[in-house]
Amino acid sequence: MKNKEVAEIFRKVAALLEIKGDNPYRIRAYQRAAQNIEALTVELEELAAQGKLERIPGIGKDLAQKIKEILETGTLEKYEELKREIPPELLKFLEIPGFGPKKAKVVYETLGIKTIEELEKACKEHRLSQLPGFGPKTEENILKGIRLLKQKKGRLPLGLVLPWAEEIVSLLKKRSPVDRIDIAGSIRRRRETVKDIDILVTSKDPLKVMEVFVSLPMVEEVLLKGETKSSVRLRYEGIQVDLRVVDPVCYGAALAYFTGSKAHNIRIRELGVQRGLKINEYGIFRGQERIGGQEEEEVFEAVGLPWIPPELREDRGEIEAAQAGRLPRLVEYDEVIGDAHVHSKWSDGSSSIEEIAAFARKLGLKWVGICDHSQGLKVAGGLPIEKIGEKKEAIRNFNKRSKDVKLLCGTEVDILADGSLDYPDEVLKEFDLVIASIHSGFKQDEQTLTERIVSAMKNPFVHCIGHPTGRLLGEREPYPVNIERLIKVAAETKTALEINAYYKRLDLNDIHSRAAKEAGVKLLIGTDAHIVDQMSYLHLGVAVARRGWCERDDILNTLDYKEFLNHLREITAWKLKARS
Ligand code: DGT
Ligand code: CA
Ligand code: ZN
Repeated sequence: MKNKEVAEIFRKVAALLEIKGDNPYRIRAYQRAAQNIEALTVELEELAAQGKLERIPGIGKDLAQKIKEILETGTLEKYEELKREIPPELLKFLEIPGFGPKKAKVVYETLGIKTIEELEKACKEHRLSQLPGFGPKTEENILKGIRLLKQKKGRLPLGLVLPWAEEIVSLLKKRSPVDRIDIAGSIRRRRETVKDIDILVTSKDPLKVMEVFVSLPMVEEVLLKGETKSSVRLRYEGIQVDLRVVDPVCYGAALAYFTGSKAHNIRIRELGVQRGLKINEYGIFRGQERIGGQEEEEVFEAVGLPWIPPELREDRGEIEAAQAGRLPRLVEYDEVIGDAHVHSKWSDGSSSIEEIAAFARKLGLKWVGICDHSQGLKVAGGLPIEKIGEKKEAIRNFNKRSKDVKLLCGTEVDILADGSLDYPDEVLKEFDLVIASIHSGFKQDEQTLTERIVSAMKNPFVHCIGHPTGRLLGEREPYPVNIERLIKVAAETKTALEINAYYKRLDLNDIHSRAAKEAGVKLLIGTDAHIVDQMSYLHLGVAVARRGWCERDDILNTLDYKEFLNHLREITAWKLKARS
C-alpha cells in the first residue's frame, strides 16, 4: 500500500517546484501522476514487478524510474534536495486547499507568518488584503481552505480506508486464530468519510490475536495493547484502528453497538427500556439475566423490529419505517450490472474500449457507458465532432462480437458557461447516452449556475446530469447550486441524476439521492473511471444509493442493456414530445 506515499511525494515535489517557479509543464506532470497513482486500486509494487508502471496515465520513463526509487528507498533524492532549499513552514501552507505556492511564498516572506494559526488570525484581521495581488476574496478563500483542511485532517474518504480495513481483516484471518470477524463503525454503515477503523473479533486465544494485530506491517505506532481492546495508528494517513475481542455469546450485541450510529443506538436502547430490557454491547438483559445477543438479529427482534441494513442506521426515520413494516428493499450490490460513466482512449482515459469491457466482465457487469469528454474540454482530450463517427463504429463492431458485455456510445458533454452544450443537438442525438456536466465556471453565483444546469436538463438529448454538485471530498466544496430546484426540474424533465462513484466525488451524496428518489427522479451510477481499475469503485455508488434509501427501481444501472437503451430512448422521445 505504498501508492499513497508515492503520490504524496509527487504532490509535494510539484508544490516545491511551483514555489521555485519551475516549468509549469513539469509541475503539472507531477500533479497528474500523483492524482492517477492515488486513484489506482492495484499496488504500484505489483505494477513495478510486472514492468507495467508506464501503463499508468501520465507516467513515462522518467516518472516510472522515480516511482521505483521511492519504492526501493522510501524517498526521492530530488525531493530531499528541494526540501533542503525551501523552508518547512512554507510546505505546511501548501496543504491548505486553494492556497497556491506563489501566494504562500508572498505571505511567508513579507508578513513573516509561519504557522497556519497565525495565517488564520492574519486573514481574520484582514492583514493579507493589503498585499499586492491579494484581496478580501483571497482571505475568504484561505479561511475556507483552512476549514476544509481541518475537516480533512479528521476524516478520510471511505473509498480510501475500506481497502485498508479489508487488508487488515484478511491478514488477521490468515495469521491469527480469529473465529468471527467484522468491520464495524462508520465503514460498515458506508458513510462517505470515516474517522477510524473499528474491527470486532471472537477468538479462543485473544492474546495471540492482539499480538499479531499490533505487529502487522502497516502499523506505525501501538497506542494501546490489552486483552480485549488494542489500538494502533497506521502508516496510512495516521489513521487509528481499534480492535476488540468479544465474547461469542454477545458478538451480535457488540456488532450492533459498534456499528452505530450513536443516534441509532440510542433509539434502540430506548425501545429496549420501554420493554423492560437493557441493551448494550454486552448483550440483551432482563434484570441480571442475559436473554440474548449472540446474533445481531436478536437485538432488533428484542425490540420488535426486523433487521435493519447498516447503511440505514442513522436515525433518519429507519426505526419508524421498521416499526411500520415499511423499510425499503434496498438495491443490492449485485443488482447493479452496469457502469454508466467511463472515459476511454477516445478522450482522456487511458484504456481502450476492449480493456474496459474485459474489466467489466471481471467485475460481473453486463454493460458500460463509454462517456468521453466533448470537444471543448481540450485539457481532457475532448472528442472532436469529426471523430465521433469513428468511435461509434468501433463500439458497434465491438458489440457485434461481444456476446456478454455490451458498450454504449456515450458522451460526457460539457455544459458551457451560458448553459448551452458543447455539441449541437444533431450531434448529441447520435449518442446512446448523454451525460451533461459542469467542468468550469464554478465561481458563478447560485442562480446562474443552477439555471445553467436547468437549461441542460431541458435539452431533449440529455439523459443525465453528471456529478451534480461538483464537490471533491476534502478538496473542494460543492459549487453553489440549488439542489432542490435541480431535483424538481429533473423530475419534471425525466432527466436522471448521476451518483458519481469516484471515491472523492460521491456526488450526488446520500441525502440528495434520497431527496431525488422521493421526487421520483431516477439515479444513474457511474464511476467516472479514467483507467479501468477505477471501475472497482462502482460499489461506493451503490452504497450511496443504499444510504439514500434507494430501491432497485430507482437505479437505472439495474436494467439490462436492452432495457437501459430503451429507457434512454424513451427519455428523449418524451422530452421531444413535451417540447412540441
Ligand atoms: P466515525 O468513527 O466518526 O467515522 O463514526 P463511527 O460511527 O464509527 O463512530 P465511533 O468510531 O466513534 O464509534 C463506533 C460506534 O460505537 C458508534 O457508531 C456507536 C458506538 N458508540 C460509540 N460511543 C457511543 C456512545 O456514547 N453511546 C452509544 N450508544 N454508542 C456509542
Ligand atoms: Ca469509527
Ligand atoms: Zn466530469
